[in-house]
Amino acid sequence: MKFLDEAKVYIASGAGGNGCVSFRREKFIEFGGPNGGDGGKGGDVVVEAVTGLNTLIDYRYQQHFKAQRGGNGMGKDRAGANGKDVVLKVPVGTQVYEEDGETMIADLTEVGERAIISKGGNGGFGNTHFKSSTNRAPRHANSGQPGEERTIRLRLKLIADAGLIGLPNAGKSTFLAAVSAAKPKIADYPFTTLHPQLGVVEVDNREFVLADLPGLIEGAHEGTGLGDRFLGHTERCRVLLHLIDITAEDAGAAYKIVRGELQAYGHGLTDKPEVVALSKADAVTPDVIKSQAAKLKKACKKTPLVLSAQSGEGVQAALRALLKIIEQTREDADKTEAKEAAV
Ligand SMILES: Nc1nc2c(ncn2[C@@H]2O[C@H](COP(=O)(O)OP(=O)(O)OP(=O)(O)O)[C@@H](O)[C@H]2O)c(=O)[nH]1
Ligand SMILES: [Mg+2]
Repeated sequence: MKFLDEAKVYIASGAGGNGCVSFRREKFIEFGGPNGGDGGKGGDVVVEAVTGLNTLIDYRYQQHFKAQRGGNGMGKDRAGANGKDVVLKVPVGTQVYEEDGETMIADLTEVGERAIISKGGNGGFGNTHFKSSTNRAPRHANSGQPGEERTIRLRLKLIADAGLIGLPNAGKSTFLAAVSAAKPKIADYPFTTLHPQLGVVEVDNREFVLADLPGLIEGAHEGTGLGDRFLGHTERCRVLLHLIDITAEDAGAAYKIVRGELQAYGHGLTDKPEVVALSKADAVTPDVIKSQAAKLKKACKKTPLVLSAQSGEGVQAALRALLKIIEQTREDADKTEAKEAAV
């Protein structure tokens, strides 16, 4: 399935149906009185998060969504039918923005969550409604309110607990493949991964979701390589796993390039907890491991983990380090939620 994480969509809610002007006419009944029914309500435009979707690709093929208009009211006090809603099914993690792309209207983070993006117009009142003691035969009815037409933007920000970042070829996809059932493409050239991919990781009988991302290079924030737009998918991560290729010339320098790009991207990514690890430990001698670890420690100011996704060495330790942070931040989030609820 193709991956698409941004889409522009044109929506229109349904207009309300018109109210009806009608009078009761029956043989031998004089002055039967008004009996025009109300118009039906126009359909809403609704966005709903569903399971089994992980891309917005459908919205490349269909961009116009129109809800049904309400039926007109009719004589004999018959109300018009309400128009059908139109429901845009989107993957969990989709945010809905106004056309400007900055004003967020909805953020759907759970399966089944729905948001009405555009309300249908109300139906107009039929003339029955306007009957009063002074006006027994009103000859007017309201027309239905118009629907609303506008453009919205959908933006998918995947929901993962941990995100894999690093330079191209750092071994990110190999790591994901080693720890989950995901089957990302792996190759010894840069930019093998073009789109984020999720995998479910099991460690110590606990589970978390890990996202593999494309590689970052110097200047990504100016569009070099694949750019840095995909970093949006790490915005919701609780922790980042930063992999640095141990066969690189200088692990410390490699680390700094990626951190510089995270900084330039903004959105608080550099404030996120980070687990730093040297990858491909199987490919070098213990001496090299030592010297690279020392260089990296100087750059990131903590002792990096050392692992090899190929041999499995150090992988469990890395997963445990991630899990610990994920559970800690989950607890903290629960506490703040409880606090907020108590206020
Ligand atoms: N020896 C060794 N090679 C590894 C290890 N992990 C990855 N590699 C190799 O490094 C190369 C790049 O691996 P990928 O997993 O595709 O790297 P990536 O970080 O996902 O790269 P991009 O998607 O291009 O950003 C491949 O040839 C892998 O076989 C490891 O633990 N040991
Ligand atoms: Mg990759």
